[in-house]
Amino acid sequence: MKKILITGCLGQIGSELTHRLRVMYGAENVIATDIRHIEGNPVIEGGTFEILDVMDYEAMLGLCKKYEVDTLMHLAALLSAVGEAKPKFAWDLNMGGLMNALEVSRELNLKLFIPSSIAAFGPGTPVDMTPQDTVQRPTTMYGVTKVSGELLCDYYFTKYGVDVRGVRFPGLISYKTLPGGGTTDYAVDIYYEALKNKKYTSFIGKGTYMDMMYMPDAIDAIIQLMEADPSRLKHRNAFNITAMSFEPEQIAASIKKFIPEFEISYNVDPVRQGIANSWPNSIDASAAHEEWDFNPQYDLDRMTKDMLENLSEKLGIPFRELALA
Ligand code: AKB
Repeated sequence: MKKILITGCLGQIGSELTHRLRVMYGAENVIATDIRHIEGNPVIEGGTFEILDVMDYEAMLGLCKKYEVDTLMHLAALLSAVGEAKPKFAWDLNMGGLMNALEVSRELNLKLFIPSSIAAFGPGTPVDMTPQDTVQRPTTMYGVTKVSGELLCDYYFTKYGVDVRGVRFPGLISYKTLPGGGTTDYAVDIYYEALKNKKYTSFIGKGTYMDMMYMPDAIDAIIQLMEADPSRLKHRNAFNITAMSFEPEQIAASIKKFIPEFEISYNVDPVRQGIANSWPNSIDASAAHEEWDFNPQYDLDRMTKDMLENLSEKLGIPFRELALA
């Protein structure tokens, strides 16, 4: 990777990936794009930024040519809960954007990164230590777009030789940018509420396990996979990756280690609970370990400490004093 264009750079992954890539590859070699402009946003201020609607093929092609990029990272997409509220739009955006990214990459011979998700699995999938290659019959529109996307990526590699790579992300937890409309978002919201109110009402029910990962590990994984020796890659696309699997009581217990008076309660959202119930409890990431040395660094307590420290600074709420109170 020498010159990289990112779509959806103002999203949860994009904002941190853009920053990391600029540090690693030089700000002049990372072109950040998004459909919206946010005045004063550090991603926009920190280097080249262009407005891009990923549904506009000519615009995507034009920008990749203009900046002579060799790598495209296509992050713009709708997440699971929003996808259920707007299924037709989720299909149009997720599949339309992906097709454009694949076609642009084929035409310009670009390396391409495409995120999939644990949402690519469904109720018929083995729920514990879900294998890399297994039944995939998701029941959400987001999941349908993710499985279709995985197949399309494999097709473009086999048919046209497009160097497209990707992972199945679990829920991603970060303090810089909020996720937008996912099922795993409770595991981000809980940290904000722990600092602000010392309590949290979870929309995901007690005992619901889902895979999760802290954002620095997710960013490392993207870069590691894109830089991996292609001769080692047996899968290329849709690698299972995960750093931990927990249910709401366990993240609450981790927060209590730092904020002892923290309390969790429940007001389950049937839509998001239904989505969570259709996803695995835990997935097996051994293919990613074997083929490109995937090795996440953060477990639940280490992530909790880092989240609370950084959010406490961001929100101006000291948590150490709370912990000692
Ligand atoms: C969501 O909850 O929709 C996402 C995902 C697991 O893909 N975080």
